[in-house]
Amino acid sequence: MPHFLSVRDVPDLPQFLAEARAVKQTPFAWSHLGRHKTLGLIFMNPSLRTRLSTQRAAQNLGLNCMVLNTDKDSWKMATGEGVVMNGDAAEHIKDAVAVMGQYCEILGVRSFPMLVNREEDYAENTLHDFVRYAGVPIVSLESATRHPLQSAADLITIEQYKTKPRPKVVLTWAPHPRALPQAVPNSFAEWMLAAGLDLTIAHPEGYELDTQFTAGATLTHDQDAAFRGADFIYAKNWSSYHDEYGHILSRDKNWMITPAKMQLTNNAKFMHCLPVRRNVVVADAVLDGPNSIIIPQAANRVVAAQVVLKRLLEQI
Ligand code: AN0
Ligand code: CP
Repeated sequence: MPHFLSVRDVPDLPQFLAEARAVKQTPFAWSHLGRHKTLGLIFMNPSLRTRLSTQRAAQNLGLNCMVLNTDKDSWKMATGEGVVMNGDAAEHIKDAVAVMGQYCEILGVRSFPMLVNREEDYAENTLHDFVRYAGVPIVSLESATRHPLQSAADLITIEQYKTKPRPKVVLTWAPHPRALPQAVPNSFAEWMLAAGLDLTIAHPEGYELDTQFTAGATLTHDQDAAFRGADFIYAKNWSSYHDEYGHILSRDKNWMITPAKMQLTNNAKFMHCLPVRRNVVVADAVLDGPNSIIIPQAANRVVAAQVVLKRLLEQI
């Protein structure tokens, strides 16, 4: 059963990027592939881009699409084996997912971490319950530890804008008032390194990510040093992974991305996955400046989703 859960599900990145270029040029060339087939998008957490871009990608492939926001619109689900369901959950995830699999040829699921217990989050129980019980291919729409559709779009965007074969890409932590998952930075690092790009990760002390994602990157606590010579700046907040899992350890405003910081770079393009808090994570002048590529980056979410869905449809 093919799934799309991480970069491991794309062993041929150069071919994936070639398909992305083809999809971009002729988006409707595969509109027969999804005929009489249905994609189900299950959101346990909010979304704008993932929801709309994946729906649009499905439409381009002639694939029907159904969306369910389980946090608002359906029954609360119990998880785990042998639970006595006398609380507020009306059904078990194994029954709900098996039913969804009857209605769809492909299922996507968004399941954020709780940021309370690291072992539980990194076990990816919800994602694995979908893989185990659906009986159809599963697409991660951002799980507890990864956001592969975002990272795929990020790689497509860097390939589109790079002016040298191996650009210097910098992932930098930036401040945020709420504790956010590590999924976007984990996944971004994993994809950049799999693609063989030169990746530097800058963050305050204590924000080290799991080395299973970052091994091979240059790690630093010096944001200015990281920015020197950078061709791409990718900003993202995340909460702590190692000590005090899921907590905010720093609110240092000096880590916000400003025009002065961008001046240190090699005229770098600026990227962010969005949603972004203006003048907290990044200054307006950077987001609205000539080197910001946040909107084409978001546009590439359709391309990434379409390549993934196209590949799954070709295999089922
Ligand atoms: C989420 C996160 O940081 O994982 C989703 C980003 C695509 N962001 C927020 O919750 C603000
Ligand atoms: N970047 C991203 O996944 O955005 P949404 O949370 O709006 O889907």
